Amino acid sequence: MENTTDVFQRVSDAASAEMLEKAISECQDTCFTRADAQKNQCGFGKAGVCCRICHMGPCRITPKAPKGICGANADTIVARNYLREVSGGTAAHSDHGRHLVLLLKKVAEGKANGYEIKDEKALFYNAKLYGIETEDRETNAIALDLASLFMEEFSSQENSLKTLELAPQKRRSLWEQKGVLPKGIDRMVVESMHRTTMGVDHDYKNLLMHAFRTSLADGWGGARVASITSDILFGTPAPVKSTANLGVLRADTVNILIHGHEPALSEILTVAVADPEIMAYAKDAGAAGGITLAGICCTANEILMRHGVPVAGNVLQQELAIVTGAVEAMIIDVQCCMPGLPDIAKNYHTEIISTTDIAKTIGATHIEVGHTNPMAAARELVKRAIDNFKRRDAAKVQIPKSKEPLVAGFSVDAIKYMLGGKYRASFRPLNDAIIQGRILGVAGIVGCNNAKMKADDYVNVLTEELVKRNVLVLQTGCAAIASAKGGRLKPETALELAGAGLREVCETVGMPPVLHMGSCVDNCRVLEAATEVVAEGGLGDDLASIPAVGVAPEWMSEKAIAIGCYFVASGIDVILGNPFYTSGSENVNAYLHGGVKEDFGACFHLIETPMEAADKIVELLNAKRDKLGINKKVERKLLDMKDRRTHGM
Ligand code: NFS
Ligand code: SF4
Repeated sequence: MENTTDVFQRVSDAASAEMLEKAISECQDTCFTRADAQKNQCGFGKAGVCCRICHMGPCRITPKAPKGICGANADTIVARNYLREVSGGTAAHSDHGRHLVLLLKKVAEGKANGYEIKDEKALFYNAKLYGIETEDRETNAIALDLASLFMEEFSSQENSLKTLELAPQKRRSLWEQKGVLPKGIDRMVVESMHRTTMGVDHDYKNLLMHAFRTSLADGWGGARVASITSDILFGTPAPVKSTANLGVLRADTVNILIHGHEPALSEILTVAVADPEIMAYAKDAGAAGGITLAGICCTANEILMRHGVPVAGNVLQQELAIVTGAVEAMIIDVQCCMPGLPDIAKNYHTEIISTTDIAKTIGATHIEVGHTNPMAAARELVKRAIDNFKRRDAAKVQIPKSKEPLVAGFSVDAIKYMLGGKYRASFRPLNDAIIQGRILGVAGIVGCNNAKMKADDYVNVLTEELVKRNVLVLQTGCAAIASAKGGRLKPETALELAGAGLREVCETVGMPPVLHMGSCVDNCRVLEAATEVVAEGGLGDDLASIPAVGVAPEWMSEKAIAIGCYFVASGIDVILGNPFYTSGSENVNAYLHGGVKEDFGACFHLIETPMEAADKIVELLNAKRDKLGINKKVERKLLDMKDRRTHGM
């Protein structure tokens, strides 16, 4: 990539394009130039047929050498590699969940300096959900019981996860019948490593079943526990306005970016930057506007959902943010923080600060936050960034203008409230709209960006097309940020794009047609919403019966594979915008993209262009509608007051 005409083949938004051009002109390496350098990627890796599980290998399967030295064939090798990916993703989400549970325990014991239970209602609600006594009990005692129960979800050796009980009865029975009810999360991940070590599990189907079992320990285990615990500690999200893209950075403020996933640190930073004393310190340092705190990746989503903190960008913008020359500190925790960050940062004045001992990066300053007094540590971090402001080189500063307004914060609670109103919070109006055909169905568009694809493009084209075709879109992760930057999380814009039926429903209940539901662990909120729809009635008795699909258009992370698997195991079809590394085994590939439907009622579909994906999604939704017998054409009619009452709107 040498010239500016190329940048719009790599990114979609003007801010990213401008910064990529700047990076090129300043000879800075980014993931985009490195993707070019990695262009001819290994065919064995892509087909999933490279095995380096033991040191007789690495073995790779070719027509001339159809078996590894131990005799493992392509099916075994591909399935083992796949299971390891699912386990990596599950481990990431779940360890994030574990850290929050340990924090909840500390809070309940009165030992967590600076943290508290922000949402007692969420605590009581969830405690009841898990059968914990709440009557006449101290908040902390209830919190401690819930934290202990959650810790059991990780360590349970013999009992299956309690969180699975939050799924519809029919689905749970199916999981039981198929033998995929996961035991403790940690046990599932350890077992994956055991099964895939040399000479253990060689039956591809058995390996894949454990991949689904492990993924359930993510979506109906670790990730769900993470979201619930975050809501209790930091508040359940409700609709909130904010802005997104690199234009949220300001020339007259100290700019601090928080990047990663676990919300514990970012929450406390939002408090630290608002402190008048710290504000004054920033102004004294010459930053007339004070401090701008903004987020990258899922940390961005967490603090956006709860505080309206602006979003600087999604995963492929992390380096581009530094290229603005206007970032004093990028504070990172875990996951999706590129190891290349310090390399690019050293050419500007940005300090990369890692904050947890499980995630260190060469070239970053390491300041451990968890063990000490977190509020004191957060203040130290902010002050450090302020001190760095004087090193900003005006000649290198170029902040793109573009930023888009957005509304986010759609937890299941918030959606219920929007649909039914304060006194009758309910999913009924959504079910009715689906039954009447005003809304064709629901699509969850989730996941990452991938430097091998034009960033945000698939997500944005697909979102627009689906909304046009009356599909309600739920989003999380970097896909939600893509929509935000594209202006599609601005309710007015989204409404203008929406088809007549969807628009009518959204206008009636005052809800946008594209709903930002949070970070990637919050994909469990999508399942929670789907479960509410099932419970509300009229659309079948299982997650597989409702007209809903999941889409991971530009995914790249192992976490996305785990998410895809628990959606499929939950009975929800998943469209992938780019392929798994499974093509080297016909059996594995055929099972994941077809055969698994017989087991769970859903499968993966590889569709590499957004318009074809839109067609496929409509086809899948219509198939579900046909099965439910609700696919009659309805006259479009505006609802009058009487109708609204009958529909409970
Ligand atoms: Ni999800 Fe969030 Fe983004 Fe992908 Fe990474 S930030 S956990 S993995 S890249 S969506
Ligand atoms: Fe080769 Fe088998 Fe060892 Fe894998 S486990 S590296 S296929 S010998």
